[in-house]
Amino acid sequence: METAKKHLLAHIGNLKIWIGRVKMTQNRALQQWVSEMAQLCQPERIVWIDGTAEQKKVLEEEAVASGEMIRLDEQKWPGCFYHRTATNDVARTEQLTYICTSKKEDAGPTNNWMKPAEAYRQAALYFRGAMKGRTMYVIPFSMGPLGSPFSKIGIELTDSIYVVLNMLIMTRAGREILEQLGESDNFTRGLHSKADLDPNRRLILHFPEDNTIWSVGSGYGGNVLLGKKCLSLRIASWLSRREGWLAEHMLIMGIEDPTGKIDYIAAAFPSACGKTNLAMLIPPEHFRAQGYKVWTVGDDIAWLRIGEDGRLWAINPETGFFGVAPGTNAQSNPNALATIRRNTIFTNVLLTEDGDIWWEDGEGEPPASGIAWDGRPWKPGLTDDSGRPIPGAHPNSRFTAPIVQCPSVSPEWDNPRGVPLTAIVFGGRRSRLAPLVYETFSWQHGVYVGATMASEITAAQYGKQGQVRRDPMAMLPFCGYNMADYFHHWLNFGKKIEKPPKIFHVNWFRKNEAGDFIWPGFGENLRVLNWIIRRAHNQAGAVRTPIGFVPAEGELDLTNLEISGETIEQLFAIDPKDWQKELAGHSSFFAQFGDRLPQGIRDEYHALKERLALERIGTK
Ligand code: OXD
Ligand code: MN
Repeated sequence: METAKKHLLAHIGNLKIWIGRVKMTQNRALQQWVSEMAQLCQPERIVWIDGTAEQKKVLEEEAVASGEMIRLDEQKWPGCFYHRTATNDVARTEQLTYICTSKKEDAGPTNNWMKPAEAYRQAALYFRGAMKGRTMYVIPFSMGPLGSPFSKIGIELTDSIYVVLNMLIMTRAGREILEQLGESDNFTRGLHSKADLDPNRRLILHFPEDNTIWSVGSGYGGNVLLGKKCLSLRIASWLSRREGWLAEHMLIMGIEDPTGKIDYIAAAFPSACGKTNLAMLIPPEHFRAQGYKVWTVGDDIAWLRIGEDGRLWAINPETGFFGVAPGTNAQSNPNALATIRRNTIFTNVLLTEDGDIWWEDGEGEPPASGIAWDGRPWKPGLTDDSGRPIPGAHPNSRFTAPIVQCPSVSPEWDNPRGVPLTAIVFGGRRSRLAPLVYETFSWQHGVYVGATMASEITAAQYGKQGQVRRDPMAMLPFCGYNMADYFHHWLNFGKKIEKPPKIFHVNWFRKNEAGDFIWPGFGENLRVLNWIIRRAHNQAGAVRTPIGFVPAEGELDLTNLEISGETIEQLFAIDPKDWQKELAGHSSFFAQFGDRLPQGIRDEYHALKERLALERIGTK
């Protein structure tokens, strides 16, 4: 009875919103597009998202009443909700993600491609009538601070309240976006429907030439929060090439030294390499005592533009974190734990009967029993037929939390001008090859290092464990156009920056012969960032090697860190044999781009080959 009453109230609230907000915009292009999409999807009603707390509350109640979300224990998790996706829909589906350009070459060899007309035709079959009996929500949102020269406006149409509530955390959404948009038709058109969540009728389509995204058949964040990977990386990378800026899969953080000077860095790592942890790093005691502080600007996406002062400036276009829960604990990321204590949506973690949650490698003992991410009863020690432990939380379970709740949030995170970059850092998970840190010789060499970035596949990813996956600038799944043209754009862009940031490469994941990690990582990574910043300001010594500059002896601050001289040597070892193999890997990766591969990349390949050959002669 109580539930039915709530449901009814929510419905009435909804109706009021629908009636009240229908005239939220006079924008003809927008109205016409919404009406065309509504004709295709046939929703029962249309609700415009105005960004008010009042409307959000109604939507939360409705989601709880329908079972789409579960309210967590209000004492332990104030303002928090739980959501479970379909068990076949727990991660981004790269194989169903397409770049739909008129010419196949414009999507390039690393993207799935479909002709736009064919893609629209096929997806329309799935969208047709998909919202019958459902509400279509119209979400006006801005990626980036409203009115900033960096920012882009998008409109997402969706039949999922979960999507709406996530977008309200991850983007600036609501009425003011429409005011900013005015009569303009310059906005990304995003259409999403869960449809029947059938993986055989699932498509994530990008039409960069039309500034349009169509996503159907999925309810998983990375596929359906269209402001994130779809707009801010795939579509934005296309726009940024046309408009002369960069859209990157990078965290942004500030490092404040004891004099109060803050240096900002942007860093790109493939998924599952700890971007969120690095962005929220807590300095080791030795640095904290001196007054070092870390400021979080963003953990996933950076948009970069050249400022009037000739420096490179960056914004985080998002307003929240969509982070992986398992592995988030007091050692790996205490700031994340503090961020997600309230107003957070948890997806696919373990739920207990009393509204508490838990995940593997998190905090505290597992509960005596609970309901696993897939809705099945769970208890510690549960194993499958082959004796493997069954996790309570899905390895890709997530939290969606507002950035403003992060204890280390930078006061500049929302600055429409962005923050100026001192350094760009690339990195990957390499158990042998890459040293802890090295500085590239030039912008062009830095682009080469970014273009040859690679990571070993971990248990949480598909593919053979230990296999190396090339992931240029961590953009392989996110570059919305031919990656060879993307390298070209990076090379050209660098020529226009009067005071370019220096480019570095890091590897936190080096292992010894026994297979143990030899660098402690987490907060201790600040020691490496500290060298990077001092180096960028010509305040730290370095030694030239064939692959770049590494810290000279005594230049990496290792105070109070128990680490042997032998381990340090291992961390910086550059094995010519391994690098010869690596070079062959570069060459076969680049072969797919044929003539489109820019000369600057070819030149750097030959230069590296020569330096390694000289080194071999030297070591004989
Ligand atoms: C992410 C990813 O979800 O990079 O951020 O996969
Ligand atoms: Mn990411």
